[in-house]
Amino acid sequence: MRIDIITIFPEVILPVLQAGILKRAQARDILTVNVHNLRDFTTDRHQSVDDYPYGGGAGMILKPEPLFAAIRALHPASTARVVYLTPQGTPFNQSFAEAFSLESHLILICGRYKGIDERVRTKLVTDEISIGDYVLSGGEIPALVLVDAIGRVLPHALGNYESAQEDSFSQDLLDCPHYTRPAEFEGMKVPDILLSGHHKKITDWQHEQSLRRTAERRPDLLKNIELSTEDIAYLKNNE
Ligand code: JDQ
Repeated sequence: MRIDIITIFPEVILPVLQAGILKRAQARDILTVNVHNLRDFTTDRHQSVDDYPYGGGAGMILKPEPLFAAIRALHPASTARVVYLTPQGTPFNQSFAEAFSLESHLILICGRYKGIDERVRTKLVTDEISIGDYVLSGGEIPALVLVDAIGRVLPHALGNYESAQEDSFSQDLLDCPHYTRPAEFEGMKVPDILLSGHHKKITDWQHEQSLRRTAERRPDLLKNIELSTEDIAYLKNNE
């Protein structure tokens, strides 16, 4: 998969790509991420990327010419998904990450200031995505959120096929509590069941913990899944 990122702050993006799963996915050629400086697509003497808004008001707007030049240079045949990160976009979630991971080419546009000229959006942008209901200072952090979430679901990117599978099964429930050694720390004991070696009892306990946490913290998520008779009985007992 190829991801091109267009930004006026490449230095914000680059270090995040050089660690962990994203570094490994690139080393294995599962993922190629190219970061492009929007200023390299300007043609004027001052390399201007922004200008004042028509109609007035505070804040600058990213000019259309460099964005059109960059996007057209990166996919002459117009075959890529062109994603603009914006608070006005569709809320990003795990299903989006999985759907985007099936694409062969994404172009991510990072805005700054008050955003981009509307003509870029209407003519070239194919998808508008928000990473949440808060206002950031630009699209770089949202772009990195997408690259990270997409990168880790690419086949063989984790190096551990099982853990990707496990994550995808538990997608609609919150995770259960986890413990590692020591079995007792400052008087706090790991639940006996996890030390029992009884695999079926352990997975049942983990599932119940996930159900309980989801019911307590994110009851909205329970509407998306089919609960078994056992699940319903467990939740009733915990009310
Ligand atoms: C840009 C801004 C005031 C935009 C400029 C470009 N989920 C999410 N939160 N924030 C963004 C995305 C985001 C993305 C791109 C951006 C914010 N800004 C700042 C400030 C009005 C509009």
